[in-house]
Amino acid sequence: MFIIFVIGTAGSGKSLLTSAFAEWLRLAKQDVAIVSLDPGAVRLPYTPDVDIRDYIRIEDVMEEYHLGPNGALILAADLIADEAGSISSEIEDLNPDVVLVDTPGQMELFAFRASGPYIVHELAPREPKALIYLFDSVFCSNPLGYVSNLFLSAAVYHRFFVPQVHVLSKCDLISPEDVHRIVDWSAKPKVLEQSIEEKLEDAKRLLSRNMMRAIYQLGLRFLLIPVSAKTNEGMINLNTALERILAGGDKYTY
Ligand SMILES: Nc1nc2c(ncn2[C@@H]2O[C@H](COP(=O)(O)OP(=O)(O)O)[C@@H](O)[C@H]2O)c(=O)[nH]1
Ligand SMILES: [Mg+2]
Repeated sequence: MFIIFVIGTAGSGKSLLTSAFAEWLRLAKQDVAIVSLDPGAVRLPYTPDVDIRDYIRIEDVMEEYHLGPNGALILAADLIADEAGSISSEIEDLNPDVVLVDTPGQMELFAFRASGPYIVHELAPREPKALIYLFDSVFCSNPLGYVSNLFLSAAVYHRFFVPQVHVLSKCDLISPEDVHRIVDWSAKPKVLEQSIEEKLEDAKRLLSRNMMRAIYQLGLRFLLIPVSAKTNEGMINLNTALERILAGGDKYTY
């Protein structure tokens, strides 16, 4: 069994990618289970096999702890940790080839509180794991947005220390030229530096350049795979990257 967590900023396309990639894997005859860890989800584009909302309901948290919706979401993110055992046994009972885990809408509630890394390590603790980090296309079209996302993805890696695959999500929403340019930035630091020089000025230029250099000096690489959950573009490449990490390049099942 392989466990894949989908993570990214609010609205970056985690839930829709979870849904589309699960469908894609099912067509490729893989047995997939979807776990939703978003207690605040009102509507999901898939039917979860395991749903945190069966354990934690935002309305109940608001009432029990006298909290508004934001406070309840933060507390709910912490309460998820208590359910790691129950969710693990639900997953074990299903015993799929691949588990796709859709994480809470607001990334910081998962990545930057104690419960997220705890959950990632405690869910099916002996199974190989990977994380898909989404770079939202719409926010990466200029070097400033791209570099800040680069930093966020490094911060996520720093929190989880789980092999990470990087996706340029919703790539159908920007032009093929823009997709190509952003992928080029991710593959060639020199090209990114050049765009920073051309497009940014003053403090923004200086800070962006030093931030990206710091990342590359650390040896972190964030090669982006353009993917659309609407058109399924890039699913093959995403799957290949995950198979390489999780199964040494083999299929998930034999
Ligand atoms: N065009 C397009 N829209 C997308 C794609 N993925 C997500 N969306 C839309 O972006 C919005 C946020 O997506 P969602 O999956 O809920 O993001 P999440 O908050 O990260 O789970 C929704 O309106 C989706 O329909 C995509 O690949 N292409
Ligand atoms: Mg979502």
